[in-house]
Amino acid sequence: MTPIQLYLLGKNNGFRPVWIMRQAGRYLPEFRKIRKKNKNFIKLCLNKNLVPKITLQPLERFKLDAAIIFSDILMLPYALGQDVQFEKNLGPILGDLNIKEIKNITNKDFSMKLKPVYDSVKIVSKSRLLVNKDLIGFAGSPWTILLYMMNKSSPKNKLSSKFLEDKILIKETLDLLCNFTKLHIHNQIKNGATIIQLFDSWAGLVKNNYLEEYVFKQNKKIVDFVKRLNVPVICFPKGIKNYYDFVKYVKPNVISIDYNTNPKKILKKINIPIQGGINPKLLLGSKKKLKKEVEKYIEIFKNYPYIFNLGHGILPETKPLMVEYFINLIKQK
Ligand code: 1CP
Repeated sequence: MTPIQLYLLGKNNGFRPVWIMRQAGRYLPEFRKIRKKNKNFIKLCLNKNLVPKITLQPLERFKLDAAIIFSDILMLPYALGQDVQFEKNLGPILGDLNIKEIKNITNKDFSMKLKPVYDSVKIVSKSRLLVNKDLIGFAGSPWTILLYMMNKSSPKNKLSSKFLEDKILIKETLDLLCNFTKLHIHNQIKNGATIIQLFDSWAGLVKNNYLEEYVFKQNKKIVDFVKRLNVPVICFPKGIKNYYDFVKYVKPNVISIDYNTNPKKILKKINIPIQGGINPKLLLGSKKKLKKEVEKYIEIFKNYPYIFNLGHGILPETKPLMVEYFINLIKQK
């Protein structure tokens, strides 16, 4: 077992695990260099030479306890035949969606299309940099993936609410996506992923009366599936108001909180390990402020299983030296 897995079982007291959401990416000059030469993002995610290299770049620099495979939650719509392009400043732009065609896609077709991703997972899992460390596999939760597939663009840019009216179509598509998500996760585990994180980045957009159906139920089905494979699963239902209800219903091994969540308050209500919460903007400001915040988290969670991480992805303008400072604050005793 890895130190994080032991820690989650309550056996590695005093250990302060840390990894960073989006740790492999645009704030690293060595990533930008590769990205500049590889304009097609999906193709880059399917490149078995470059993906392991990019995944391990942050581990070459920092004392992180886990790597997260360099990929994207939108590899799922890509594997289901929807066109996915990443435009500068706009984010992802998706093509037309044909649900009928998706219904004809077999598990074998799906797995073949993403085989390079799974090959990369295998290569990374054997790296010397990951000895006694975790490799985090991940997927988007069905609701978040459905939103991108039907909205065809980030909800940040525009949100067309028309598709939200067809409740039967939504339910049917969520179930379809849930099955492919399980397959995608299973393939990553079979190839060496030792922890799974589920990103429900747009859970916060779901109205209360649909939360159970669109968010809780779908996350639970996947969590149950991953638990049966004996792999810890972290849920990140970003933006939901009530983490307590989510945890009670879904029962993940770890709950990742966003930067609008008060860590002290959540601790009083929740009885499973917690991850994240620290505002990514703090890594853009002064060292003094960052130090104060890290010390606050150390104090709050001194007797509680907690994985240091941010409350959302690291910002592209973050200086690698601040990341090093952040990790050293956590690791020094
Ligand atoms: O260079 C570039 O322009 C590409 C930027 C980029 C990167 C580095 C995208 C496009 N995706 C990724 C990698 C990625 N995405 C990883 C692996 C790297 C790591 O974490 O170290 C992971 C885990 C993701 C997950 C992801 N992709 C999420 C969930 C987390 C979150 O931020 O909420 C989401 C919503 C996406 C969609 C996506 N992919 C890329 C962008 C810019 C976006 C966000 C679009 C939006 O704002 O709606």
